[in-house]
Amino acid sequence: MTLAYLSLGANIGDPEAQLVSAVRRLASGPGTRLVAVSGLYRTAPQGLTDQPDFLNCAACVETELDPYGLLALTQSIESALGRVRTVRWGPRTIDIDILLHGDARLDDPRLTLPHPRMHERAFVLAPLLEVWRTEEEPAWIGRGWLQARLTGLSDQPVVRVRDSASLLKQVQGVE
Ligand code: A4P
Ligand code: MG
Repeated sequence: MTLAYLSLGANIGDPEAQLVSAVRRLASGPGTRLVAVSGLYRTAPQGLTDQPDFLNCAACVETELDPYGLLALTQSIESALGRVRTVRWGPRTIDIDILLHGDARLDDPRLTLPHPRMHERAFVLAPLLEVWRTEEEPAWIGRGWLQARLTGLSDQPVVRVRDSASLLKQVQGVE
């Protein structure tokens, strides 16, 4: 079993419902179990700035899938939720990026690990820090480093609009 961290974002349709649905599907696998989900963050668009604000969150999963197996699962969830790939960095109903898969390092355009832009983005780091498992962190990346990077990105507005406990309840269908 391996711990993997995922970043999820949406900014068209019903972003909150799409994120909940995506996390619910991640939680039910096959081959994955949800360890933690962050709160929901409203974030200003990065890259292509002329588009609606995003809602972002992060999830930590325990998985028996290898990195490409997890990518197949996340891409099937994106398709099931109606994601059509159009403009790079453009608006989307759902985007699921794999940030880390255990200690895996991959330099492949199909799957680059760790995610090459994760440390430049407050919309990734703020939710990631909420689900980060310090006791099992990879040897070469730690909470302190992630926190220092986030502190340096104070020009990227991120606002937590919902806490993780209430999001988890909704994912589990309790609410
Ligand atoms: N790919 C390579 N590595 C990975 C990985 N670690 N995880 C490949 C997931 N996919 C990976 O992705 C393009 C290709 O990347 C895939 O074919 C996959 O095999 P995509 O999801 O089709 O396209 P994309 O999302 O437009 O590109 P990309 O590079 O993933 O964009 P980003 O970096 O995710 O940026 N602003 C805010 N506030 N919030 C956001 O969520 N998102 C983006 C998208 C831009 N600005 C944003 C947000
Ligand atoms: Mg993506």
